[in-house]
Amino acid sequence: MKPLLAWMLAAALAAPAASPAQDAARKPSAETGDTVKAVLTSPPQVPPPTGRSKPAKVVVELEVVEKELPIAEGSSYTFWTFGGTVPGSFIRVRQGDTVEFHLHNHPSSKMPHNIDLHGVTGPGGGAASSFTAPGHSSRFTFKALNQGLYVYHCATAPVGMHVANGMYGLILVEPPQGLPPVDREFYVMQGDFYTVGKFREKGLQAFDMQKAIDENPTYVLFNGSETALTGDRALAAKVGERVRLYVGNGGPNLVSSFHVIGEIFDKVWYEGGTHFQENVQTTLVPAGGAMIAEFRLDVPGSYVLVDHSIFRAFNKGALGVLKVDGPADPTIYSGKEVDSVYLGDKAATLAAVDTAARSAAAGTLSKQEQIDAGKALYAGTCSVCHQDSGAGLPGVFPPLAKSDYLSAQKSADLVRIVLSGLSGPIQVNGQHYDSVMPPMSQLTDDEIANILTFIRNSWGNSGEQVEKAEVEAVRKATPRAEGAAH
Ligand code: HEC
Ligand SMILES: [Cu+2]
Repeated sequence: MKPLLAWMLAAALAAPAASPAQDAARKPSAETGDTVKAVLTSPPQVPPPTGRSKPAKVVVELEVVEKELPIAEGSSYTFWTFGGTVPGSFIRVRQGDTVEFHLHNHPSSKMPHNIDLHGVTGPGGGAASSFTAPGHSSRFTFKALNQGLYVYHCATAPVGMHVANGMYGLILVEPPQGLPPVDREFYVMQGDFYTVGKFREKGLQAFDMQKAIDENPTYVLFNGSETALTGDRALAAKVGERVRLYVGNGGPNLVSSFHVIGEIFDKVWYEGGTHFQENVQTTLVPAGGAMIAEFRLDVPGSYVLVDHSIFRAFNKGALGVLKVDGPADPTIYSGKEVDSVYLGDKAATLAAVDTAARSAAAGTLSKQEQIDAGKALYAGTCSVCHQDSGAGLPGVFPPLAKSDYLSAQKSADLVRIVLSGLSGPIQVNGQHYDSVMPPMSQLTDDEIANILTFIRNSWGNSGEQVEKAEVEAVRKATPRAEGAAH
């Protein structure tokens, strides 16, 4: 017997907490069983249970493709992917399986890549054996000794950059007896992304190494795009169903405080391991880690998946939706629910903003397109204080509708108010205000131009257009307000 095998056998027999079935599956044997081809799925889909009662030889074919994909509406990024998606294809095997892993690197790739699977016992988790140049393939074999939900990722230097570009995914190693059946399974993976442009800045965005080193992401996303799990792409289920989420965190930097607004996880297999905790509100998913959550759906409506480090959800994109259809149960929840409490009309907002961005890029941006985009942006940004009607709140938030203060300002002054905020005594339509408007320099030049054009052309205001170039000029000339984004 080879020393390594002897060691593994000894280790398996010595493990006190392992069940007999687990021991049997861990026991190395030359017998690999039938050969099957692994079913790989793109997120948010999960492959069906293996349904096998004994180990098999499982052949996995995974192709690395570098490709431009949307990161937000109207913004794209050159992701490096395992299987063409971020996160990469979901792989599902059974404990005791022998996995023959084929890693292909598409000829169009510019970089070499490899794979480190956290479910592999062996140096580098397969990294050294799978280093693959563009247009080449590698093969290595491993035995899935331990059950659990594991992250895989690229580990080619610079490792952080490969991971930041989306090179990660999940591999589930089912326990020998399989997992209890549920009605629906979903695959969700968080990641942080670093672009030179601001959040939602239009066009193809480049990777920003310094932001990555500083751990200051532009985006924090589920499944690689701000809209991966919203609108038509929301996860869908029905009242009465049991749902299982396989949630990973690719990082590269942030730890996720994973939460589903309005749900309680009946069970969480924390850290993707063997034990579960019950009745959990928020669970940590470490960078390079995973967890499994299960819950029953009792009440219809939209449940919002977030990283509860909450600025990430509302200002960096870490937000998805689980839409549950079915009959209401007023004994559990009264039913006065409004989906838009958290989301607003996100889909419509993004569509108008996207149209304006496309026209701006083509040099054909019309005033009406600016107004439409500005209206959508105003609704998520300014309306909380100044109200949808622009009427403000007496004594607290001044009106923007027919505001004499506003009409007396030059466009540049309005831009300055948005970038730097406003505080101290002012008088609007004869009323005194002495309050604080926070700076909103996180908005892009386009966004500010569109919002101000909307305001100027609404509610009986004076009707001028504000152009991006004006915003750009003021931003250059304005020192950063205290408390504004760095
Ligand atoms: C958190 C609440 C809040 C938000 C959000 C907010 N404002 Fe204000 N805004 C105020 C307050 C308060 C004042 C008055 C400040 C003072 O008293 O000096 C003000 C004043 C103004 C004024 C000048 C007074 C007037 O009524 O004409 C303008 C213009 C303005 N805001 C535009 C905007 C725009 C555009 C946005 C969105 C990009 C926005 N505000 C978002 C609170 C807010
Ligand atoms: Cu890589």
